[in-house]
Amino acid sequence: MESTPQITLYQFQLCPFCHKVRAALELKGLAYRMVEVAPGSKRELPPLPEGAPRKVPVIQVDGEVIWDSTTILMRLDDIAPSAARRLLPQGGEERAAAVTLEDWVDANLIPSLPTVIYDTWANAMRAAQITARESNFTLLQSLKVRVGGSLIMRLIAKRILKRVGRSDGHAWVRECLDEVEARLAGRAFVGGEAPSVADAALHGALRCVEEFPVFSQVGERPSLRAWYARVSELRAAGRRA
Ligand SMILES: N[C@@H](CCC(=O)N[C@@H](CS)C(=O)NCC(=O)O)C(=O)O
Repeated sequence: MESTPQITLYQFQLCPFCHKVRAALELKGLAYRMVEVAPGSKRELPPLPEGAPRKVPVIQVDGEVIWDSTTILMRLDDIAPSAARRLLPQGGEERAAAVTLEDWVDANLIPSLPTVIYDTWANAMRAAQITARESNFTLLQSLKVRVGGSLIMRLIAKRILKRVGRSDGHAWVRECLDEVEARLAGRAFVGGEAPSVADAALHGALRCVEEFPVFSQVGERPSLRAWYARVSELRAAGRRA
């Protein structure tokens, strides 16, 4: 019998790429331990091979270290072949569509998110509080995240908007969600008739902003709202498994 893999996820609480991995693990019903990484030193990360970026998410599966959210999502079916469900569709066309959409989330939706998480001081402080709440940081680390993190992320958010020639992050997210709704097109899941890597990526990215005002955009769209609730329910069942 296949043994249950021991999985540790090294993450930042407000990293959408990390949320993608959490969504995928839960959809597969795989238990995992989470380690919150300090954004400055990143000293909690396990030893990484030369050339691997010192970025999160990183997972450790029975001692093997894997990094990059897309690589992790694509590997999970092999890591746990008899888990609750497969996330890579077997059919060629469905598989290609799910992989393309997973990429689209990274290239389009995720870059827009810092611009709505750190758009105002109130949101930046909310972000710092969420990070501090989920971590075991020392008082000094927490202070650094709250003050330094808010300042730096506000600057990064402004820089992203400038780079893409936009001034309104909320409008950017709205355009992304228009596209998601069009792709959903009345189906139960964005990746097809069953949840796939595309649903994991999209749900994870949106889960990351669930506590921010921008999330109301999901609630305003009935088909998207229903899809979000459907995937949330499957994830909750996966956590109970
Ligand atoms: N392509 C990578 C991107 C990961 C990434 O950019 N992670 C950010 C957090 S959201 C990070 O670790 N940044 C820290 C740094 O660049 O020093 C993935 O999909 O995992």
